[in-house]
Amino acid sequence: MNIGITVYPTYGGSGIVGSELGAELAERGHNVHFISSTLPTRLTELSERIHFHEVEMMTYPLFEHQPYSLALATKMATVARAERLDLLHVHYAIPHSISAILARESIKSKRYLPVITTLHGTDITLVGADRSYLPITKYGLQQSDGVTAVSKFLKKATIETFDFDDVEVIPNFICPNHYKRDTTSPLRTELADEGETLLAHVSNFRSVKRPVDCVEILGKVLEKGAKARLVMVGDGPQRSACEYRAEQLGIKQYVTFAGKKANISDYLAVSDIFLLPSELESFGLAALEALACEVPVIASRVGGIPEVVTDNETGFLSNFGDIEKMSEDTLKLINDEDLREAFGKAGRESAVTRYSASEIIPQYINFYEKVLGARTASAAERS
Ligand code: GMT
Repeated sequence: MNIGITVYPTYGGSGIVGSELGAELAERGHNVHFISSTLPTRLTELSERIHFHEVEMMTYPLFEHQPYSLALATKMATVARAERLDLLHVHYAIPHSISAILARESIKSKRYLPVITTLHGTDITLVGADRSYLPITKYGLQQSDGVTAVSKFLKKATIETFDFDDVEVIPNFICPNHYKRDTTSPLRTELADEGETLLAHVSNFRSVKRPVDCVEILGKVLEKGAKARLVMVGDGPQRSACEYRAEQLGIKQYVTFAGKKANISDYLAVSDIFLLPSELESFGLAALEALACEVPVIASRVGGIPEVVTDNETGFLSNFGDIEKMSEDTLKLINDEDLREAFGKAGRESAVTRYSASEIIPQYINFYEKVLGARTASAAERS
């Protein structure tokens, strides 16, 4: 198949999933055309089967804001015709599904371009549910030829908010070879001393991730005498609040702010406990990546997280904001190496058996075939 993929290319789970999906599809012999404003972060290699088409945006003094959605629609239509795309798969509904529908409309006299939308989270739960975007998001769902969501939770939220239920759940995935525990890496000695437990957090530091809670948790376990450090990977609006809180608590020297990193798996491979105290998380891709590296997860019991992390088996779940319980659970894992190891092994097992690329990519391919088959059948009926 010739598949067009659009993602937000910046730091974020939906961009990672879309980019890695493209790479996996190319490995299985499909031609993948990424259409986005810059090269997606995790797309490290272009090849004979992986192409990149940059959305160019003209600036003009009249435009207070550049009309990205229109430039994207134009590029999608051009690429669809030039590369004879079989379908366009967009990640994150706003505005990608609307741009794709516009592209489909603009070339429909020449060829029909099926549009598949994958919902990732705040495109439904926050941004999409806001009155200013709700009607257009609903239209995008109704007009897509196929819609997938990354968790059962997100499908339920889509039904509740948009009264739209034609959604296939296809969870996020990992490549088991890429995520592996490796405490012998020199990065481990850079981040923690011998005998210290290394806590890790990875996010885009938006307030929904509650990254400051990670600093609070570290503060509490240090107060109880634990030997621990925290590495915070990523960047975003809450980073300075985290730095400030670490300074206020007098624990700045125990926290490493690594900034944005392409090699997230290297950091997870050397960590002992992963912290994800988010207020909302439709899936929690970073938690899955941690589990795949045998790292137990301390997380909030919100959204799709309980589908990924099993309480008391691969990690511990708490109500969001319950820093006391999260700190106690972290301490339990710090003080009991056997428990940590058992949770780690169970986490890897669960990640590999339920979420390997080899399990999930065929689900996407089957879905593409189903959508294309339905389209061919309805065209035959009309003729
Ligand atoms: O919805 C977002 O906040 C953005 C999106 C992203 O691009 O990072 O994150 C969502 O998609 C990820 C990949 O499917 C999920 O792992 C995250 O849980 C989800 N974020 C939220 O629901 C807050």
